[in-house]
Amino acid sequence: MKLYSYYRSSAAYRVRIALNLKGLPYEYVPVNLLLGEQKSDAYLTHNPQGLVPALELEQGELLAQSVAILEWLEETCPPPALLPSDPLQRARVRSLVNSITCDIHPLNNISILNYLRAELGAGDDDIQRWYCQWVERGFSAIERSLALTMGDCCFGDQPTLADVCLIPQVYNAYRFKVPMENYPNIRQVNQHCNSLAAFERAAPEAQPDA
Ligand SMILES: N[C@@H](CCC(=O)N[C@@H](CS)C(=O)NCC(=O)O)C(=O)O
Repeated sequence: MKLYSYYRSSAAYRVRIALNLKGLPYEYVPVNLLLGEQKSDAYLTHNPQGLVPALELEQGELLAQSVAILEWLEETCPPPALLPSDPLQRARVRSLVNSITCDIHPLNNISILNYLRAELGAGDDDIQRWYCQWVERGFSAIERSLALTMGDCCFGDQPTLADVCLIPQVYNAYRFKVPMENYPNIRQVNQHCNSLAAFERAAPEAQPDA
């Protein structure tokens, strides 16, 4: 498989973690977001939205949208399972996944921040307030729910799709200097997951385009 990725893309980071957890080898194809390569005609044939990640399967089929890719990997690829077998627990893991991928990440994506700056006249302080606001709302809720479900990871001691999505979001929060003191549960899960080889190898700094 080929993963079209950018080292600092948290959506691509999710897929890198899942591929590593499942022990699936892949070719890393860097797409330089700063140079706008994601909007080139060549790349739009891989992902018409002009976003990373895109996953090219062995037979040449292309998949876009990180959560769809994660679900596909879960349905078709080898263990470890990244969703629990119990339907109620699966729904809870997906709920945490959605709180990150639907309610935090899209509001703080670089294209949104660029729009606020260029089209609506937001300055650096406005952008920082905007960014922190959505992370804090999301992380406060996740912090409370982890108190009921966490072990070493978000749900018990084994990584699930919740960890696969949370850890890149925490990376972004540190990068954008969001205060993290109020989230001890999140910090604990983050520290544990980052000690696992699959997460370490997926980290932005470990990518060839870093
Ligand atoms: N919902 C999408 C989000 C993908 C996304 O927003 N990717 C960002 C990087 S994290 C991107 O490619 N941005 C480039 C741009 O907006 O031009 C997914 O989960 O795959």
